[in-house]
Amino acid sequence: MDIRNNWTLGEIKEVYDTPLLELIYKAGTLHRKFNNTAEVQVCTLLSIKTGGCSEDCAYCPQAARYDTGVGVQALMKKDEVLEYAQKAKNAGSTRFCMGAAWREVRDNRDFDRVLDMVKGVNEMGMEVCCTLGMLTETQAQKLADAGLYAYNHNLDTSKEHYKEIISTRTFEDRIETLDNVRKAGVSVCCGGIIGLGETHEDRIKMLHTLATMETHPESVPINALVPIKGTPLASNEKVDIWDMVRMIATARVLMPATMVRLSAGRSDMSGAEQALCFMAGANSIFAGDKLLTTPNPSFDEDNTMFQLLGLQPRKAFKEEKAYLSEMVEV
Ligand code: SAM
Ligand code: DTB
Ligand code: SF4
Repeated sequence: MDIRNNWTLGEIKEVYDTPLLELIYKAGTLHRKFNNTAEVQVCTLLSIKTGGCSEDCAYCPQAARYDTGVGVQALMKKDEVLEYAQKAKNAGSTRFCMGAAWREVRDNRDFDRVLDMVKGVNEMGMEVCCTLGMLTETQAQKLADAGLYAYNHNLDTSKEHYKEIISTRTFEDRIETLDNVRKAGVSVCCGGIIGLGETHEDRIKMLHTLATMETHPESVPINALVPIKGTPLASNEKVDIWDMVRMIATARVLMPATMVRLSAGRSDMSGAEQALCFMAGANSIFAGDKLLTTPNPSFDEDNTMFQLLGLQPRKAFKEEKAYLSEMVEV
């Protein structure tokens, strides 16, 4: 089967509604065909600028308008960031993702400092990713020139449900930034959250937007809502593990060659539940005992799980590329 970007909503619904074990089998088979199933990409997240965000994303602990107990922290220093990246690299991580609680990037000194951090992490041999909010085409190009490998910018939910969750920007704004990232030649990381009060239809629609992009995002994070006290979604029901598995498996079937990342929510999952997600096609995780502000399993816990399941951290894509071009030269 080829990689398709002409999926219809009806076809996606059919995949999503497949009896669960059958769906896991289907997704697992495609995963085996397109990827090395023994490898899981390990990405480490660091919040380089925390809290005080002007946006009203109903799930977010970092929105200034909700009383969540997350304090405001100014942009971190480059040396501290590089030290953290080195630790992550030593622990087997090949991608380092820096997050900032910004609505958008502004052309100021803080952006210049981020560009410098991108350069530094890139020179350490890791794939660098950032998630900094909305970007113009020029800003995306500047990040690319500094060595940025990927940019994370999530759709979060369907176009229809978006306005129930965020009022301070639109779904179209997200798409525009994603286009700017693509134009700059940076790898696209774009996914969503389940557990926001969306319907199955909304999930299908969000997957439809992702799977019909001209080029599929190279990585698709699937987050389970981490309910945060003080946010409007604080008392949302816990995401059912079977919903998470179904979402991951559907993403895998629609975008067989993409990295599907089992993202927020792992702290509340058992090893067996995570194993099901890997069987359903997940092949990437966020590592480190903190996501941006909420807990995540430690490097040690993940290491134990990897050993038990016979998984190994995958090499950086950029290392692989260098290796392949060496082979061609010989
Ligand atoms: N401010 C930038 C933005 O909004 O694009 C970057 C950081 S933002 C925190 C990155 C992503 O984290 C969001 O798009 C959302 O998908 C995810 N996220 C934030 N809070 C979450 C929560 N409580 N549970 C699950 N995912 C969450
Ligand atoms: C993504 O899809 N999930 C990560 C990353 N991209 C930036 C963030 C999850 C944040 C969970 C809430 C927190 O720790 O603040
Ligand atoms: Fe700000 Fe990003 Fe949180 Fe929205 S998700 S409040 S933009 S940090």
